[in-house]
Order: sequence, then structure tokens, then C-alpha cells
Amino acid sequence: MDKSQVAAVLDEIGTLLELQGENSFRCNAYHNGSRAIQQYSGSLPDLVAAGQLSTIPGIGETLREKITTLVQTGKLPFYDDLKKKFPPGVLDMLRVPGMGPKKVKALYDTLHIDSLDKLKQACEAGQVAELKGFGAKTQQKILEGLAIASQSGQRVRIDQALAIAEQLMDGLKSCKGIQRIELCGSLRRRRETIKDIDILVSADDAGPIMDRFVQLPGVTNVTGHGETKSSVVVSLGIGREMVSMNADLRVVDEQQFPFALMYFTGSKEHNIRLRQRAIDRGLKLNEYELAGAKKSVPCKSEEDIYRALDMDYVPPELREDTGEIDAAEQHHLPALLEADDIQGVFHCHTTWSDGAASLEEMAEAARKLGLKYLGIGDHSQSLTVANGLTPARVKQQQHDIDALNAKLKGIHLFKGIECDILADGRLDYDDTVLASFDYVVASVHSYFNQPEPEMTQRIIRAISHPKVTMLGHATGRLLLRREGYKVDLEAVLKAAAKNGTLIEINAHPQRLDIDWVHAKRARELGVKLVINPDAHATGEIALYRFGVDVARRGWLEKKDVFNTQTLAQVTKALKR
Ligand code: DGT
Ligand code: CA
Ligand code: ZN
Repeated sequence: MDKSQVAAVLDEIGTLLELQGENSFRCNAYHNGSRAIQQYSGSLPDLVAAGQLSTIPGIGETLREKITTLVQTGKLPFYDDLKKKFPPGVLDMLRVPGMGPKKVKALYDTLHIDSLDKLKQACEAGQVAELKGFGAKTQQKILEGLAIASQSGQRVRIDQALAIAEQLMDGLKSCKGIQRIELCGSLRRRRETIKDIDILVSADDAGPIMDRFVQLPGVTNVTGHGETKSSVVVSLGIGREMVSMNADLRVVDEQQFPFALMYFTGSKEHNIRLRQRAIDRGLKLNEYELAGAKKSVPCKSEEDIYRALDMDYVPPELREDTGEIDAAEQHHLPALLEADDIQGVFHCHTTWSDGAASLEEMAEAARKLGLKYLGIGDHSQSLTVANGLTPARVKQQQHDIDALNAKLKGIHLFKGIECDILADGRLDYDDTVLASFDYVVASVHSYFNQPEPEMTQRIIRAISHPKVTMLGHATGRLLLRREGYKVDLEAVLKAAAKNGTLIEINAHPQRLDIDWVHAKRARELGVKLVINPDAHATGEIALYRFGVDVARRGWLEKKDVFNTQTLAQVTKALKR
């Protein structure tokens, strides 16, 4: 079993134990263990084989045993037995907004509800309202939750969620009385996918702002409309897709704003650590205030709150409890990469292969964005479905690029290629053709189903080739649509370190590959990263900003990223 499967099983065990009524300490051990495994960047089987599992913080004796069994046998009798205790529909009920293990357990134990259909029927018949601890209000909430679950309930890609959030914020901004307005939650932390949008406003009078929020364009369902919080389902057309998701608005008074901002930005795990730090200092921290026994500590900003807890300011992208608390205490936080540090990007497609714009249009668009260079990287010959370039067409394109470079001002085009990595790790051109490029991105576009050792060897062979500058989209995943191929990234990163090959952060929001966990690991191993938009149209060049978000979540600084260098520096580096 691989890492993400193991993590999923652990998480589900935690939930099943909650359903069974186990104490929260025991349940949380599994949830936390799941998170720890997910964020471990190395190879889990190797760690198990070396007997080093317990070096991951949060993995105690019980979990160590279970993870070992899962990794070595792919099964866990304990988990199978636990699952058998509940019908599958019970687990579906857990995914309904507003339902937790306690409610699901009560409904299952008393009314024998074990499916979404039965849950809906019971609510409509008024049976749920009569249950102890439920009531009419809760019943109504569950019905609304069921409606949401059928409409959305799915995670949404960050680019789409951000587009929706920006429309909501724009709609709110003209409201009178708004003092501050900010996005919170996973959007502010720039996770790659988002469950729901969290907006925070400070104002003296929440009423009119709430009223506006629930009537904004795109709102299809109002699931809450209160004094301090309102919740809606919003459906908007983003590009060619209709996207539905939940959005919450909270309105607080100006004095509470920094505390609420910090709280609702999360992550929950980061918050828990902060709250503990406050307690250690004889203080209490929540979404309203930081306070001692007698009076509260005045804070105008998040910076003030961190300072009061003896920490440097932690940028939202780092708030995942993966070492940022200690680093902020010891003044060791990285000086994170900024979007403006990016001087140019590589790996862009044109009409020469499967792109929508010409060389000149792409160059012009990049120049308008303030970039100083653009790396053309059309597909190579074996990718015939994408009109990959034969050696003869490579020559013609390079001729055209030279001609363009002679006339373009303020932007330089690099002659590159996105070269397919063939099934055995060879490249898609002979060395003479390869030598004609300024740079080469090597990517896997075929035989995704190879067993992990084969795929790993294949990629390592490719990136060890002296003409390969960088590895494109390292796992080939498509977010929320396709899992990446099986590959030992730790081994790939080590090979990249050894060969001086760059690893791409593919900034296209459908990919964001490698992810932030591995970007962080790459930095630790001394691998340099390069942030590329994989643009297939002029409008996609600016997507590199999503790659900057990944880099920031991965603790990267300007010096860790190849394309923060000037045109002159990059030109020199590529000649080597
Ligand atoms: P998601 O799943 O993409 O919506 O991720 P978040 O982080 O936006 O999660 P969400 O929307 O459930 O909650 C927003 C923030 O509120 C979260 O990052 C931290 C805070 N929060 C929510 N529930 C709790 C909690 O039980 N304890 C603490 N300490 N913070 C919480
Ligand atoms: Ca959220
Ligand atoms: Zn590509």
C-alpha cells in the first residue's frame, strides 16, 4: 500500500472509532497519524523496512504496528473488522455538512438510519426532530446539508475557488460600513484544493452586510443567515465549467478582527499549537481575543498576536504545523519567494504543437506580464496526438525563434522542447537534435501504469541525461481527476540533486505537481526548482503564480528557484 492509501485508512479508522463511541484521544491519534504520514516526504516502505517509523512525530507503538502491517501486506484485519460493524451508507452520512460521528451514531443507534435516502425520509417525516439532542432546527440543517452534499460537497481547484471568492468579495465591497475584508481558510493558506470559501469582515453593523451576502449573484441556496455568520451555496460559471461550492461569511467588530482572521485562516493544527503557546504564557487565545486573567492583550494585527506569543509573523502558507512554530520562535522562518521574484518561465506551448497561440503572441503576452524571458517547450515527435515536432520542424521553429529574438524588445525566447521520456527512459530525439535546444524539459506522457520501480528508473535515467535541464510535472497527476503515476519521488529528487537537474513546479492549477510537501523536500536535498505555467494559451502564462504559492508552502526562498535569475544569469547557466 502506498502512502496516501495508508493515510486514508488511518483517517477512516479514526472516524470509525468515533462512530463506535471511543474516546477522542484514541480517535485523534489516528487522525493525526494520517496527517503525519501524508506529509512525510520520503518513501514509506523504506522507512518501514528500516524500522524507523517511530521517527515520524505522532506515530506511537500502536500506529507503528498497524502501518507496518498495511505497508507489508496491503491489509489490516483490525480495519476490516471495524468496517464490518457499519453499513457503507453510514459512512456516506458522515460526508453530509453538519453531520459528525456523534450525530450519525445517534441516528444509527436509535432510528437505524444507514443511508442518505433513509436519512432524508426520516427528516421529512419529522422523526429526527423528535430525537433527544436533535430538534427541528437540527433536522432542518441536516436537510440542507443533504441538499448541499448532492450539489457540491466536493473539493474545488484553487483557481476556480479563488475566482468565485473574488466575485463574492467584489460584490460585498460596495457595502457601506465594511472596515476590513479578507479571505481566510485554505484559500488564504493557498492549498491546492478548497472545500469552502471563508470570508471575514469587520464592521459595526453586520445586518446589511449579511443581507447583501445572501443575495449576491450566483447564490443558489442560503444555508444560514445569522448575526455573525451566514452560509450560502454559490454556483458560478468559471471558464467553461459551472462550479458550485459553499461560502461562509463572518462579520466581527474591528477589535476582534485580527483574532478572527488568525483563527479562521487556520490551519486547525496551527491554531491548536498557538492556543497552547498562549496557555503556556498564562493567556487565553480564541477567535475573539488574547487575554490574561484580568485583561486582554491589545492586538491590531496578526503580527501583534504572534509577537505577544514570542514569535515572528508566520505567513499563512506556512501555517500547517510542519515546523513553522519552532522556526518562528527561533527567527528561522524562510524569507519566502515572492511572485515578483519570477523573471521568466519555461515550458510553454504554441501552435507548433498543441498550444493556441503563436510564438509571437506568447512572447508579447509574457512581455506584458513583465517577464524578461519565455521558454518555448512544445511537444516532441512521439506525442503525435499533440502534434509533436519532428526534427525537421524543430529546425524550422528554431529558425523562427531566432528571427523573432532579433526583432523582439524586452523579452527573450529560449529555444526549448518538452521532450517525452520514452517507456525505457530514453529521450525522444537523438543527441544531435537535443544539442540544438537552449534547454530541455523531460516529461512522462505515456505508459502511466508502469510499476513503481520501473517508472522510477525510467525517470532517473532521463534526468541523468546531460542535455536534460528539468523534469516536467513529476507525477503526472490531474487534481481531483487523475492520480499521479507511481514513482519514488525521494529517489528522483536524489538523482536530480546528484545531476544538477532542475525539478519543475508545474504551476498549472490542474496539476501543481510536484506538490508542496515534495517541494520542501527538494529544497532540503539541495535540488533547485523551476516554476513553469505549462501554458497552452497566452492567458495561461500568468498561472505561474499558483506555482509560487506551492513554492511558498514548500518554504522556498528566491535562491531556491532557478527562474528568479536574470536573463543574463539564466543564459549563462543554460550554456553550462
Ligand atoms: P477547507 O477544507 O479547504 O475548507 O480548509 P479550511 O482550512 O478552510 O477549513 P474550514 O473551512 O473547515 O475552517 C476554516 C478555519 O477555521 C480552519 O482553517 C481553522 C478554523 N477552524 C475550523 N474548525 C476549527 C476547530 O475545530 N478548531 C480550531 N482551532 N480551528 C478551527
Ligand atoms: Ca474553508
Ligand atoms: Zn506540457
